[in-house]
Amino acid sequence: MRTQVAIIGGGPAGLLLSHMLAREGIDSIVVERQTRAHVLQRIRAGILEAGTVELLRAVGLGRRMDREGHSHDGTAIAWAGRDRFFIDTRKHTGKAMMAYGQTAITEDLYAARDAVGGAIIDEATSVRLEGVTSNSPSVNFGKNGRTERIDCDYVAGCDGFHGISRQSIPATILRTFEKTYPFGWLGIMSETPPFPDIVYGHHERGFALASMRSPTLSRYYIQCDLATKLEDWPDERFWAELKARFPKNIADQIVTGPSIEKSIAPLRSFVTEPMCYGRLFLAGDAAHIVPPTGAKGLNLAVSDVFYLARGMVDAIKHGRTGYIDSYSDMALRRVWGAERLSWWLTTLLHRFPGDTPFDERMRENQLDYLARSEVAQASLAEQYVGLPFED
Ligand code: RFL
Ligand code: PHB
Repeated sequence: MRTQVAIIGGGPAGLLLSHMLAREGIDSIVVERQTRAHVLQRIRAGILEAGTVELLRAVGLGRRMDREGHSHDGTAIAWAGRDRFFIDTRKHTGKAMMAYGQTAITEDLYAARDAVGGAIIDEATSVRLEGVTSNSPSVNFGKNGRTERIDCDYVAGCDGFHGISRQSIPATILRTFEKTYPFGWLGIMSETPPFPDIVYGHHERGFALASMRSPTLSRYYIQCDLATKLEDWPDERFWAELKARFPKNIADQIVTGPSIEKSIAPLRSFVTEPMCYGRLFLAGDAAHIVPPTGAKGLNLAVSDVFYLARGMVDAIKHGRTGYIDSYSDMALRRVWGAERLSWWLTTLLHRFPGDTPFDERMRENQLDYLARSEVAQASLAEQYVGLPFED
């Protein structure tokens, strides 16, 4: 097979890139390890930055999002015994956020690719890259017991944190920066009306988050130990713990019901530099991971793809390589900003094992400052709603 851009990974980053390239007349093939059903049933992100929303609209993916997504003006923060305060992104930045699930975005992307006959190969095994430092790289993989090969001009590594693309960059070139946290998030989805605001909660029992997918679908998370087992958390225990971590006026308004999904995600900060090697370009979770506090992961995947699509279009159609040559530097500036915000919010809102009373006082003082200071709120609002893409 031959294509202009071989894309490894059919998650949001890979699918969006193939969609944006196709709109510019550039041909790509997406190679995905899992079945489509598996990709579509993963429940992950839910909150979109203003720039992500604008970009999805600009590339023709806004219709269902605008119909079914929940536009909101910011997010609330609550902590033990105090009333919640609101980080008003609309007031401070003029921009709104959108609650619209990654699962729905992925469905929309598959529908858009199918509508124009986009090539997506699923259940590909043993995916391997060759010749990425030459002008004619190739992607090799197994499919239905046969070995297949795609020759291409560029390879996009959009295969998530556990993918092979990043591992194809020699250790002598790749630098990685990592921080792990001694806890995870236990999350549930329930067919119950959500709490009206997205609320991040800090409590001595640990972090809690109330979020939403639609007027009838709620998403909640609580901080948990890394050793936590799902079977130890029947719904009743989850609801009791969630409510115990929010102030009473919020807890009393949370509508409980049976969960339809329950999962645990460990928290990690991780960055790869550079985000390219020869004609291989990494985008999304393949290059970086943020802890979910701050909701930046999917948004970073989208901004990477914005920069990468622009660079590839300019190089392939017009022979101009300025943007593709600066892809890694430009993308990394935004990545590090989101890394810092996610790390800071994680540190501010969670309890760490071994925290001293001094640590807790520092946290309370920061929350107190944030609750009182318009300037501090404006700074958080600017980052939460998403910094602009660079020209
Ligand atoms: P994905 O979604 O992991 O997709 C990568 C795809 O590559 C495939 N793959 C391979 N394909 C071929 N060959 C191989 N060797 C392969 N290895 C892997 C995989 O099967 C998969 O289909 O990465 P992508 O596209 O970069 O998208 C990133 C986002 O998924 C991720 O950043 C977000 O989900 C993070 N995240 C959130 N981000 C937000 O912006 N807002 C949020 O509210 C938010 N909440 C979250 C989150 C992530 C969470 N978890 C479970 C990690 C909440 C949670 C709980
Ligand atoms: C979600 O709705 O899944 C969500 C919301 C906010 C976050 C992370 C996840 O910070």
